[in-house]
Amino acid sequence: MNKLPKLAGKKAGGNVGRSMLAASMSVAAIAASVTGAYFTDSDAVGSNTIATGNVSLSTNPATNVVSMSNMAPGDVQYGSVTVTNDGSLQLRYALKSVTTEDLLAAQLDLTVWDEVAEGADADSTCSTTVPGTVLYAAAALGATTTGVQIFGNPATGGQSGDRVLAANTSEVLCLKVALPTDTGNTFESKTTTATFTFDSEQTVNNA
Ligand SMILES: [Ca+2]
Ligand SMILES: [Ca+2]
Repeated sequence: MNKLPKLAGKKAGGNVGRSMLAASMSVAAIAASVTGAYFTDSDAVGSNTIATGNVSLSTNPATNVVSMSNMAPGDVQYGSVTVTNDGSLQLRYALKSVTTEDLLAAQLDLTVWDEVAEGADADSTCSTTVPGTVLYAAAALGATTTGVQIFGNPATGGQSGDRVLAANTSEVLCLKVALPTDTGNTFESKTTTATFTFDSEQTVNNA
């Protein structure tokens, strides 16, 4: 900017025109740079955090829900298991039973029900009286290899029998295992061990 007075004071002659032209160009450049200096502002909007949820199911007890030794025809054993959604997302789950052998497993009668189905006796403790509505009605304890689907379907999406549990909630399942009175000698001294598998999945965006 302080070049302007020097340009105006140049000697007369051919340089004057160039000087005047240069001076006017400088003024024009200054004018351009001044008009380009608009007031501006920039604002940062932070804290745009995306966090994923999780699917997590646990059972209590985590093992040995129901067992009996030296069982005889007519004997009945009861068990209960609390199923908890430990995750942050609602889930649905299915239950499968795989046994170590097929003969006794098929002869035994397993019944599974939701403790809440006990109605007036819904107190989180399993009754020895099977309610009218059950999840699995007096059938095989399980089977080897692919097992027996006790209820629900582990395939993606909601299927008949899948049980829905909201985050941080739990439910009590009741089990009854009976050896029918018509069980013959073929089944003496047999042992079968069942593994119950709870398959769970998110329900959101997964109809
Ligand atoms: Ca009860
Ligand atoms: Ca499913």
